[in-house]
Amino acid sequence: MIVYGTSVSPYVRKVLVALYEKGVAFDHKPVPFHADDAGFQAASPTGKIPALEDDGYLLADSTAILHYIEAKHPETPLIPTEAKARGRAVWFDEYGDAELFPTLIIPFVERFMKPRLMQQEGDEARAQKAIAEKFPPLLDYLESQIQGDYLVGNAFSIADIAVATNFHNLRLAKFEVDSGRWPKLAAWVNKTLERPSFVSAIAAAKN
Ligand SMILES: N[C@@H](CCC(=O)N[C@@H](CS)C(=O)NCC(=O)O)C(=O)O
Repeated sequence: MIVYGTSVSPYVRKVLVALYEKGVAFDHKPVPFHADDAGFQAASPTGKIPALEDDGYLLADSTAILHYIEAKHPETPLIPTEAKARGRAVWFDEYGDAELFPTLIIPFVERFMKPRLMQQEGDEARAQKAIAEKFPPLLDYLESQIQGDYLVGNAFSIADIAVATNFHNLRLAKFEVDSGRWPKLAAWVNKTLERPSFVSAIAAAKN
């Protein structure tokens, strides 16, 4: 199994975390998006990362890949089967991808991606405006949803993966959740990003 995409991407990190959680061996080709790599281009029709090749089977999109991995390697389940838990886990996967990512990525783009990866000046005012105006409702919602160690029931799941992955990019952007204002979220982020699977996926970006 080959996973394409640098794990600086929160979406690629989702896939690596799932594979590490399940103990599934894989090769990693940490290409950037739209990479000039024939294998990657075949696996990713949009040029976005991540993409996967598994014994000739090609698949793009982190959510599609997570569902594939879950079906192929059901041990150490990451997608609950009970109806309400399943619905809630899929909701948080979608929320992480479609609601959190477009906003939480702004400081990362301006403070890390542009200056460090693209040799461009970042727009600090844009980062600060997003943090001040767009972050609070998202973080308030997450704070309201955290009751224990996990977002869904009593087990780590795709919900935790898809939400927490965005917070590592925020750390790269030197943003930490204020534990005075959002205590449950701050504790959950720290605990989740300390899991060995996240630590390994984050370390993969440094290779
Ligand atoms: N829905 C996709 C989104 C993937 C995505 O947008 N990846 C970004 C990197 S974080 C990308 O490749 N962007 C390039 C582009 O939008 O053209 C998934 O879950 O994998």
